[in-house]
Amino acid sequence: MAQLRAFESARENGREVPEIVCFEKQEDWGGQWNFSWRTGIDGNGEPVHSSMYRNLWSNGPKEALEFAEYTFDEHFGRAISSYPPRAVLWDYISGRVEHSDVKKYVRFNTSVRWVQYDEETQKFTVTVEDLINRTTESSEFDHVIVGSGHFSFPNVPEFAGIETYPGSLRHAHDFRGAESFADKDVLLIGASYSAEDIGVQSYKMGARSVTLSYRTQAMGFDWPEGMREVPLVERFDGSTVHFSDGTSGEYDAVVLCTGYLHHYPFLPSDLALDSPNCIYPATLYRGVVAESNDKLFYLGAQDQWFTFNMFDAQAWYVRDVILGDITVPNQEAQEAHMATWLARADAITTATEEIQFQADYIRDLIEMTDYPMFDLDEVVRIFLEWKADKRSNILGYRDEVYTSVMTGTMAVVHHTPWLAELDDSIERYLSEPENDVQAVLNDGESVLESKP
Ligand code: NA7
Repeated sequence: MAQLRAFESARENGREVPEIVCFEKQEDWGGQWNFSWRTGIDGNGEPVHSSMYRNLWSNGPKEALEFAEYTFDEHFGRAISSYPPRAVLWDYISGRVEHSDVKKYVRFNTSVRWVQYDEETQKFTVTVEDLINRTTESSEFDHVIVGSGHFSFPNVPEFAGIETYPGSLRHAHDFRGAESFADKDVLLIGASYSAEDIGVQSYKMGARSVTLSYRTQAMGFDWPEGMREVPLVERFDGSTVHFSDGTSGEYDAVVLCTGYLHHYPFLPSDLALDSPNCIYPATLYRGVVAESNDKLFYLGAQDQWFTFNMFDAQAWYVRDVILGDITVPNQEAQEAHMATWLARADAITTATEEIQFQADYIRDLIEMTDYPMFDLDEVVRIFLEWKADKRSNILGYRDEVYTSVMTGTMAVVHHTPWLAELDDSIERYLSEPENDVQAVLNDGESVLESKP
């Protein structure tokens, strides 16, 4: 979506842009934010892409991901809170591209089956399958941009005895909501964002206990009563799980929050990015150009602090490479450039350094294009405030508010604290329940009725 918007922006500025086709496996856009109730295989028989769950709210402030050229104020027409639920974020990202009229470039329900590069013609042959009509076709392209993300293919480790576990067992990719965890003892394996967020969501939905098992380091938040961290799972024995410190527990449900793998089944191995989830994949010049082929690009292949605005910075850069405004240097110069950034990435020891690194990376890209520069240092400061807010209250940090670096607008405190809000719909979010009155019907039933 960022790439489509980037080209459209050039077109609006009078540039001639190349013919663009965007293949999308799902029936709508939004990628990760396009929620589906399905797990495993989707309605077209393809692996379900999104790892989104029903009640997810942003776990970082919206002020850190805001587009520089389409603000939350512009989209919603008023200030909103800093941690919107997924439907609100989806509305924002899809609203921007709806306004740009770029949907016509997208072929939905179309899965890319294979991409082949021909050294002689210097073109890619892209073979796709129309999942509705079940027809395959191939066409040639000068450039290919991979925007399929890397949080869709789950990393699913094996644990001794796990096959004997009789309870509910899934990877976070297949987690759709914690309602069924009410009054249950829940074990989450992993110590990163998925474990943290599914953990607090389980608590919110009334889990009896939430146990988080870490491999390397505990997250160390000031967990509420009923939540605790334990070291790594050693083995399963029926519903009993033994941990490496010799303790054990009985669990009704287990979620493997063990991350994701880069996986590009439509690319041959010489073109497919092979990287761990990290801040600077080693084979991408400027974080986007494939070292093996400078006509192939990846968007969002990094682990992410900044998200939407980083994708924009990347898309604007890729656009200008394709339009010929930016020249990708020869292999040697690319390698020298990547080596400098990689050395800095390798020396990172703290999250703060990693956030600063990503801010500098984005600045480097924006300086080369006409994407509006924004106060990246202030966004770094917002991230640090966010981290401190989480440290002081892991259940309440989503009630905090920050100021937009794009518009100067201070977010408003949401009408209902995150922990108490059980309706995650956009209608409820944008309503103004502070004006509601409690009306009691004659039969004693209680309803909420809006004041005129
Ligand atoms: P992440 O952030 O990649 O984290 C994966 C977690 O899973 C991390 O704590 C890993 O432990 C843990 N892990 C991985 N393999 C194992 C095994 N075999 N046993 C135990 N624990 C394991 O993925 P998330 O899904 O949390 O977040 C996805 C992205 O969302 C994230 O990158 C952000 O961009 C937002 P480790 O710490 O490596 O020992």
